[in-house]
Amino acid sequence: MSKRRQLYDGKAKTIFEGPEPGTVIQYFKDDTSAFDGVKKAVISGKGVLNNRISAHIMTKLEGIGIPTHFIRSLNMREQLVRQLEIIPVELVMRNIAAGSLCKRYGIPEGTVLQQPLVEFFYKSDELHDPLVSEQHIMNFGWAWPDELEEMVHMAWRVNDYLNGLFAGMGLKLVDFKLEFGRLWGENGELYILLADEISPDSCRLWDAATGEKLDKDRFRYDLGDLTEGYQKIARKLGLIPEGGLVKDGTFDEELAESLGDIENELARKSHWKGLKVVSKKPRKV
Ligand code: AIR
Ligand code: ASP
Repeated sequence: MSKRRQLYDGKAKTIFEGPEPGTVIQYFKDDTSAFDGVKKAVISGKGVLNNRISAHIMTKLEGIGIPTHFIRSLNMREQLVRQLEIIPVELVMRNIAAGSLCKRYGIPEGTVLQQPLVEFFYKSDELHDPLVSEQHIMNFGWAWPDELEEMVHMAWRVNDYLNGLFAGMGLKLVDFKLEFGRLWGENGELYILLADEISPDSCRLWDAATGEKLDKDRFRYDLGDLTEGYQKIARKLGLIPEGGLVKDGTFDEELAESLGDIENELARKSHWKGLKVVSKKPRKV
């Protein structure tokens, strides 16, 4: 393999320079972390599962006109994505109370929220991703009001779509985290695209019938084998064979490699459908 320039090494993904300007390669690692990197492990096959799940979901979202950074999957661990200027804020959308919401406000886990709740967190491990308001985000120059408005609008559409998708598979979408980035047009037009990944690392998904947690909480709270949960989701999405890619902790690399990149055709067809200029004024945050 030719030597590629590494642009960024994150906790669960590495970003390499892409083959063309304006593109980067997102490599999904098996590294798993929780509590801002305090708890760590390498879980064989996790990166492959997240790569497939995220490619599939991003493609579906493109299909309904939500612009994402995803271009196409390259191999079992890598995808080609657009290089964006990442907005340093995580948007969390919640349907059911879990995780930090319960801890912060004493709401019992499992409480169905009166309406989906949007929260923002500042991306900083050192500061433990603090909860921030839209006022903080604008005041500190992390995002402009029209960008925030677009992010929230996109998040509601993602929530509507994913709720339906997962409900149809017998899963409850408890909450999820989104990241966004800016793309600048030739004449200074600004576009906001969905970035990062959408996977069981970034969503909470519970089995609707049994309540079993299938997402990263398995790792965070030692609830059971992580890949078992992720594979249940991938299987329901039709992304892996019934037998799975990981059996008793052993990852079948050959089988994973033999799976085609089923998403690419759709990704090519629908790309750019949803792009919408958020601002025409050239500016820099
Ligand atoms: N999340 C937040 N930061 C990183 C991630 N992955 C996701 C969690 C959960 C949701 O955002 O995986 O799905 C809310 O997390 P929390 O910890 O605020 O309850
Ligand atoms: N913030 C992520 C999580 O807990 C990963 C990490 O903190 O290391 O899901």
